[in-house]
Amino acid sequence: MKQDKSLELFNEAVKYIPGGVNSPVRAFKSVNMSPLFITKGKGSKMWDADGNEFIDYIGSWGPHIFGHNPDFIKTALLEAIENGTSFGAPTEIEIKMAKLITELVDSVEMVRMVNSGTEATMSAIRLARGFTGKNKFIKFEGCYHGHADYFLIKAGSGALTLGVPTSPGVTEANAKDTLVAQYNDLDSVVALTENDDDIAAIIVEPVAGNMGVVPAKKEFLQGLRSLCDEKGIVLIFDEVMSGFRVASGGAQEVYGINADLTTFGKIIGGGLPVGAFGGKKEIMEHLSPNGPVYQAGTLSGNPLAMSAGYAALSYIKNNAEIYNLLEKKAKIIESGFKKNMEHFGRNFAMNRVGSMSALFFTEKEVADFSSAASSDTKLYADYFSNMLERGIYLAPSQFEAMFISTAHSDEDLEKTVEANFDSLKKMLSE
Ligand code: KE4
Repeated sequence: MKQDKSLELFNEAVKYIPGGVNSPVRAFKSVNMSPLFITKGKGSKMWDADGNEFIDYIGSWGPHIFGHNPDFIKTALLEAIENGTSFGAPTEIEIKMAKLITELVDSVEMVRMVNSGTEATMSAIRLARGFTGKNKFIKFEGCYHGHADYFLIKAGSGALTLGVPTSPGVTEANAKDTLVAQYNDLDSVVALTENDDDIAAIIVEPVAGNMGVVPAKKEFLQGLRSLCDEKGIVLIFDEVMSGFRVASGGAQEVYGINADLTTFGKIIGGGLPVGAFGGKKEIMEHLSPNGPVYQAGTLSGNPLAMSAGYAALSYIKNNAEIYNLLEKKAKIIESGFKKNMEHFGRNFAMNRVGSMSALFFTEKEVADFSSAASSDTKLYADYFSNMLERGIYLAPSQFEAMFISTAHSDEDLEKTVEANFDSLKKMLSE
């Protein structure tokens, strides 16, 4: 595959940008390649600087549930930009956006817009601490909630991929209030709470997407819900990835379990930088300017990003059948991949919730961090480059998700299943 132009651009990029990228996972480090520089995306496709065409299963790490640059979002943006980009003042579209999110997600009564998932999760933790007057919070090994200091404690996603489970620069003072439990292991949470009444929150990805895809077991989430009710702990569902991805009401709708606070990102921006956090009015009212918990943002709720996000969520509200469509498409990939593995006598683990899935190069059931981490990451790197050679653009890390969009045609899916067969054939015969 021709990569000259991408290589030339990467050599230039590393001179001015640390690692040549503005987010570590894009550097292709864990798949031992230099990254492709993308020039265009439309529908299910992306094109790189050397003119290579790919069927894209990253979708900008989740936002592009309708594929790249759908016309209805582009139209909304072009209309919005006629009036300017940002005023630093309240606008009507922010009310419409907040109202729409409260309509779509049952547990959310009020919402604050921010500019990234990290801002959403760090603000939710601060709000939970301010609301309860307590200091500590529990997260789960293998879950990733963005790069705020107190989350980078055995984080998943980039930090896990880069093999740096606890990031330098996180002070002891910061880390001491972060307690780490094991995903899908309620006992590990009970053990942390039974002699500690200084716990403000439990934050969890109800469908983990940053150690590969690992769905929470229903009884695990139910257990967290009861524990939080019993102990006055704020239950935060980090739905930055699963929100509007697995259902219009997010994972909360799939599991039928309501969080106290929920964080959002990705899809709610329609491809532009947007995050949000929301939940019970009695908690959200503690936020400034009403309440004492400070939180702010120059471009939070800016009309340009809101127009894209509102177009995306309105489409979801008016076309709920997209989730059945995504389920059908995802099933084609899942059954095709499983049939291919059977042909080669292998039983690699494949987890899926709706249109987010992960193929793990381990034959163990993957239900938590340690089983995910038992995957053969070298074999994944081999798989990644084989699929890339065949025009299939997957996450350059075992510990990420594969996203299918409404724009992925049956032809795209068939081509992907074929590429999976040919890649496995080449890898397993070596
Ligand atoms: P951002 O700050 O990257 O917008 O969101 C942080 C975040 C929070 N919570 C969850 C569940 C997330 O998945 C993320 C970000 N996801 C990664 C992909 N695994 C972003 C990709 C990247 O870091 O470049």
